[in-house]
Amino acid sequence: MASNFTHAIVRRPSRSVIDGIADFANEGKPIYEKALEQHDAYIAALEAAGLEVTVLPALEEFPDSVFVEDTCIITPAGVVVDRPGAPSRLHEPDHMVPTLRTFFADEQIKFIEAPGTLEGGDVMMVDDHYYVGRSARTNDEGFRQFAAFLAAWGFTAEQVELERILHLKTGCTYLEDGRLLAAGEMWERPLYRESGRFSEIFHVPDAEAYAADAVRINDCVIMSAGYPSVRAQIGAWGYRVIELEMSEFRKIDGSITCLSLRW
Ligand code: CIR
Repeated sequence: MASNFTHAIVRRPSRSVIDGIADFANEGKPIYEKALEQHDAYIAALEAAGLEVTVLPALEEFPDSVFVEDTCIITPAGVVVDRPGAPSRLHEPDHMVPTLRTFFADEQIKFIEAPGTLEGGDVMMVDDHYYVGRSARTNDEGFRQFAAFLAAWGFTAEQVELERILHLKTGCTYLEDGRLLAAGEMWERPLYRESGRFSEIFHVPDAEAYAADAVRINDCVIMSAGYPSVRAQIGAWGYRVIELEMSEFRKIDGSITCLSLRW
């Protein structure tokens, strides 16, 4: 099952995190020291969920490099290295590849090539099927290349049109066991209901939309603190809930899944 993870990779926030892209949030700039504290707590949460965490050093030249999820997609069969659609993030994956090579064989590592773009925040794995946001960051060619790698590994993929959100997982995340959190446009679309893949789809209310991005790791769900109805639902599903203060990452449109790679 995809939630049975053993490893994670994170990257420390850079001082330049204060200049991270904020196309959606309107909450001011992050405070670096506070971002570091929140990142410490994030690492502790991954460890509490049972993961061995590789902590990479900050990259000052990349303000958004703390959001390692956008650098590659790790599947059970191999890794696809992204080509981010945000120009300032284009070369972040170059700095992830050496670490990936310590965990995965060369033939297991594939690369998205120009003119394709793909960011990991747009990819949601549901068992053997991958939903991929068609966003300002992930284009049709990126999807085509990604889907071809997946097909060779025996997985399927489909595109999901995004209208009002940054990444697919900004609006929905899969918690395994047939359970999906979905907010806003991801709730409104019939696609998930009609797919037959989900036994329970929780409608995350607009006021708590930020909490639609949560991550299941082993018996835990790590989520943002301060979203009572999402918290209550995850608790009712029986998971061990770890809540984290995410204010500084939220200011630059980042949420829970964005801060790690997990496998
Ligand atoms: C960006 O706009 O690229 C960053 N400020 C936020 C990236 C969030 N990443 C994610 O959802 N996977």
